Amino acid sequence: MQKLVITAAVNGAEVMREQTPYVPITPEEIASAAVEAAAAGASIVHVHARRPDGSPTQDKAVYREIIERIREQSSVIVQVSTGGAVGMTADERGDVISLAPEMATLSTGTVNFGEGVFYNSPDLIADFAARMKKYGVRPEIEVFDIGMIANAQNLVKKGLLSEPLHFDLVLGVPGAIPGEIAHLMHMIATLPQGSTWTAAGVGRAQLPITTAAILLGGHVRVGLEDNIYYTKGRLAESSAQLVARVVRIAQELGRELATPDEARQIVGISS
Ligand code: KMH
Ligand code: ZN
Repeated sequence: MQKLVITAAVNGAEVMREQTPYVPITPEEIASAAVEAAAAGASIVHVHARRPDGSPTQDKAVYREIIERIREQSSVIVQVSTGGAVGMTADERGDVISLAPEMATLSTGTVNFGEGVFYNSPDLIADFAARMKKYGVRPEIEVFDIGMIANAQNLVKKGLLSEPLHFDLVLGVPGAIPGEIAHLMHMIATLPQGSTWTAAGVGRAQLPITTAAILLGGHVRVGLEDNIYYTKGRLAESSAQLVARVVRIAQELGRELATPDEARQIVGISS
């Protein structure tokens, strides 16, 4: 089995201070959360930019500051979001790709997302994939429902993505595929041969989905973007705390952890 790549999704676009005081907002806070998660065992950090008032933004300057602050302190892989927040335009969301980060998310389909719609038209997806190719950014294919796997394969046929693909299977978003292990198994069974995959469970699905992923030979994503609780009714105090739990589980299950450089090899980031 490959060494375990842990991604820490430290803030997301939707988690607000009213829900948890622990969500990082400023570039300094986001970078500290990322560095702390890396010290706990994460080899990738997934970050979203925020304005000082906490609202989501895809402002390139904010992403640049977040990346630079993390780079000064850690060799962790920085993965930026092109998903942004529900309701953002494609132009807003995709601008960050031109910063040429090591890695960026690429959602390959439209899906209901809570009370909103996370809109990813065929044109938007093809455009983001082409830009990632142009700037040498490794895409992580974000799959919120099963059809998005086939959509990614179509992009390979069109020459917009190159195999092997790297997927993040996200289960448990309200409106998308539910956070059940049976659904995870079905998703894994439909992945193109040779793909690598990470699994993320939203809310209470985080612990069972990530534990199953460790056992099944996949990689895992945890963090406050996906789940703000450590246990029922008790807030997690940081993404690092959630990473530390995964590390303990992995150790008990005999899965070694990947360093950031080992993670680069595993997920296909060329140096
Ligand atoms: N905020 C969600 C609507 C990504 O980062 O690429 C989309 C999202 C996925 O978080
Ligand atoms: Zn995200």
